[in-house]
Amino acid sequence: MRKDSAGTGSRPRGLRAALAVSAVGLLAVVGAVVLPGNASAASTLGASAAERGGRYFGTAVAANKLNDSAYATILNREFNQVTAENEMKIDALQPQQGQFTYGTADRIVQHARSRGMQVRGHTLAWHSQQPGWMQNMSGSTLRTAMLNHVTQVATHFRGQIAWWDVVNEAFADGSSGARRDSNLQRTGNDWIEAAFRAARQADPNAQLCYNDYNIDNWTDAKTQAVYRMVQDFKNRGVPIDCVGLQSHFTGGSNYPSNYRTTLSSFAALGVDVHITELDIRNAPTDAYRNVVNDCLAVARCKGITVWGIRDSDSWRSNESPLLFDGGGNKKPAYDAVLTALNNGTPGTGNPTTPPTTPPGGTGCTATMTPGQVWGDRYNTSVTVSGASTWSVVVAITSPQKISSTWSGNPTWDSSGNVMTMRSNGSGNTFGFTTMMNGNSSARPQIRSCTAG
Ligand code: 9MR
Repeated sequence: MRKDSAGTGSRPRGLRAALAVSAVGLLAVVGAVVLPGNASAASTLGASAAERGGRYFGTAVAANKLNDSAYATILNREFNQVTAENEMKIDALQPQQGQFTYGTADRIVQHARSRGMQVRGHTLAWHSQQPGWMQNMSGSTLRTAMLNHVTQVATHFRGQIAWWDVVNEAFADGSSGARRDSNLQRTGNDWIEAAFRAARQADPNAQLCYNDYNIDNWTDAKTQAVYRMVQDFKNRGVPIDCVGLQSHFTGGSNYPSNYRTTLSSFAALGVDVHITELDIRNAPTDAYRNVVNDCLAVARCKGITVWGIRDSDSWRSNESPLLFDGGGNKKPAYDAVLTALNNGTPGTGNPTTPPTTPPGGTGCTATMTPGQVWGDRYNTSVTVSGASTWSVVVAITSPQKISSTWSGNPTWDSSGNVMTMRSNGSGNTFGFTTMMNGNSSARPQIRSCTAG
């Protein structure tokens, strides 16, 4: 592996050394030198979230609105993650048994991925929105059909979905802490883990989530019950990577003051947490700000998805719970969210822990290895497996800046904090030096690895 001179020696590097590195790396260094304070304050939700440790800010999307130019303009400008609001549900993808209709879902996935947005798959197994033929099934016939659906759908989208909601809403409301009664539950208590195992087998690189609503308040019986299930799955090696908190603070359910405890408690089990369907009645600025700050405070909180773009797009439009009004104008809640993101200090977790499987991309896996650390900077190397030509997206936490790279061709987004490194024929390991610029704890995050 060849390294260029910058960043590999033991004495601190100055601007002079930076001149030896790529022009883009130079720009990054100069930017860090001449622009004081919060120089990189992002102007969109997705860009700002990406700067906070490679997080995402996403939205639910309805395919039939993609041709609405006002809608698509906001979507494409603000968000770097999407969830299909209805198009990847069971009734949409398998309306007749054995007949799969992927066209509309594919359109959403294509729209997102062609613009660099990550996709959440929602949802493989659920008691609701089952097609008629499935609603009428029970027992082993239903179990087999459910697992076949999981396998077929996860296989169809393999490599394109960053996170699957493998199972949605399987716990009962109220104080029982019990599973929700449903035709799926009546096939046996192990239906959830069976679905996770099938999903892992079909799409091994996707992150697999359990997703539910009313699991936001740490002391609620439902929250505790889901927590115990995830703990049990981790103890027994059932493949689960993440928990999605829908966080519909609509319809009478409020933001709880112990929300951050809930996020960090799930995270402490060794799973990522995602806020998957956020909307808040009347869009109060303080509650939206609190949700953002709580997510930023928990290193394993990977991002926030709002359940629609404009109030008029919301499933509860009468509550005006979203960040844009019906005319597509930014509401005060939008400003509160963007400011909280821009001001946020992301939780960093343990910086020496090598990052995990990248959540996005397809056809390869990138593994990050921490390198030498100096007082003002540190090195990182990334090894790609599964492909000989590839591109790997790496996100840096501002004010840190990558100052030099080796063994790859880097390009950068407008913030300078997201680098796409393409193979340049010099092998499957590339590296880079990151200037800490006052933040010594944050470490890079791999966002995706894409073959070809
Ligand atoms: O927003 C969705 C709405 O358009 C559908 O009619 C409804 C049908 O079940 O599902 C809504 O989305 C739900 C999501 O899939 C799961 N969590 C609750 C969401 C709001 O009901």
